[in-house]
Amino acid sequence: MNRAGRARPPGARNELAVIVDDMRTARQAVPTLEPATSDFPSETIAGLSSSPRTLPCKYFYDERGAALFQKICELPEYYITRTETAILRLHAHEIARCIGARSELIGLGTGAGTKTRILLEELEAPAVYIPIDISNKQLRKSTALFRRLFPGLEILPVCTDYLEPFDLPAPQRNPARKVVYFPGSTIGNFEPDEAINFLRRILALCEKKGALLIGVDLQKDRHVLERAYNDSAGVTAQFNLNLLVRANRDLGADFDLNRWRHRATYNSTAGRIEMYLISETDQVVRIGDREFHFRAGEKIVTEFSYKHTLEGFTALARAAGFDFGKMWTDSKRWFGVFYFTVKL
Ligand code: AVJ
Repeated sequence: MNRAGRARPPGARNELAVIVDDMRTARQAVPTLEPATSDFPSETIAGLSSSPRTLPCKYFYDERGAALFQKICELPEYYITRTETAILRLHAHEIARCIGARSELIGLGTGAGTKTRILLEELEAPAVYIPIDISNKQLRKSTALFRRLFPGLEILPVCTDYLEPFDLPAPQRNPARKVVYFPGSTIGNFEPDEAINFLRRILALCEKKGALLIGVDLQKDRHVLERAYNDSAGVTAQFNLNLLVRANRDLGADFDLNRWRHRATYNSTAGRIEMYLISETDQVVRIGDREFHFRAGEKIVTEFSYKHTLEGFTALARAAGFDFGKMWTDSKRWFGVFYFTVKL
C-alpha cells in the first residue's frame, strides 16, 4: 500500500525503491568477464588428437551457438524444451508445495529463464534466487528481467562455468532450505559416472534439508530422437558446425565448412544420442603449427546426450546421496521433471 492507501499497481514503484534497487544492482553487479576456466585451445587440440576424435560440447555456446540453441528449442522436431515447459506449467503448483516457503533457489544454466520464471511465480516467498550461467550476456538479461518481474526478490547472479568449483553468494535473508534447479536435461551431457559425481557436487551445494529439481530427457522411440537431432531446417547442423566456425575464428584453424556434415544417431545400447561432424573427403586441417589428417567418412564426436529411464536416473541420484521424491511427466512419458531430497 502507498501513502494514499491504495495498493500500488504491480510494476509501479516509488523513487526510493528504485534508488535502493539501483544500489543493490550495483552491489550485486554481474562480473563483466567471461569465466577464465574455459580452455578451448588445449581441449580442441587434445580432443582432435584422441581416438575417437572429440570436441567438447560445452564450447557450442558462444554467442552464435547460444542463439542457434534458442532456435533449436523452437523447432517442431525438438520436443524437449516444449515438453519440459508444459510439464512445469501443469505442475508448478505441486512442485512449489514440495519445495516449500522461503527457499533459496539455485538455478544451474537457467539461460533465458523461461522455466525458472514459471517456478518462481508459484514459489511461496522465496528467500533468494541465485542464477548461475556461463553466458554473461544471458545472465545480465535474465537478471534484469527477473528484477522487474519479482521486485521483492533478492537475486544474486553468478557468472561461472558450474562444472568448476564455485562459491555461493551469501543472501540477506536466511533461507529455510536450498534447492538446486537444473533444467533442460543438460545432465544428459554427462557420462553416467560423471553424472553421479556432478550430482554429488549439487548435494554438497544444497546441504542437509536440501533438494534437487532436475529436468531429464527419457528413453523413447529412436525415430523421435533422431528427428529431434537431425531437424529438417538444418538448425542442429548449423549448431554442430558452429564448433568449427568457432575454432576457425578463435584458434585460427582452417576447417573448410563445405567439407563437413552433421549427423546424429541414437545408440540404444548406451541410451544416448551421439552427435558427429563427419569429414566428407580426405583432408588436412591446420591449427597453428599442428596438422590433423582426416579420412573421408571419419567422425569427430561432438556431443553425447543421454536419455534415461525413471529407474535408471533414480539409481544415479541415489548413488549420489539423494532420495527420490517424485517425477512429473507428460502423457507420452517423453520427459521427466524429477524431485529429490538430500538423504538424511
Ligand atoms: C542442452 C544438452 C539438453 O542434448 O538436447 C540440442 C543440446 N544438442 N540439440 C540436448 C542439443 C543438439 C541439448 N542439451
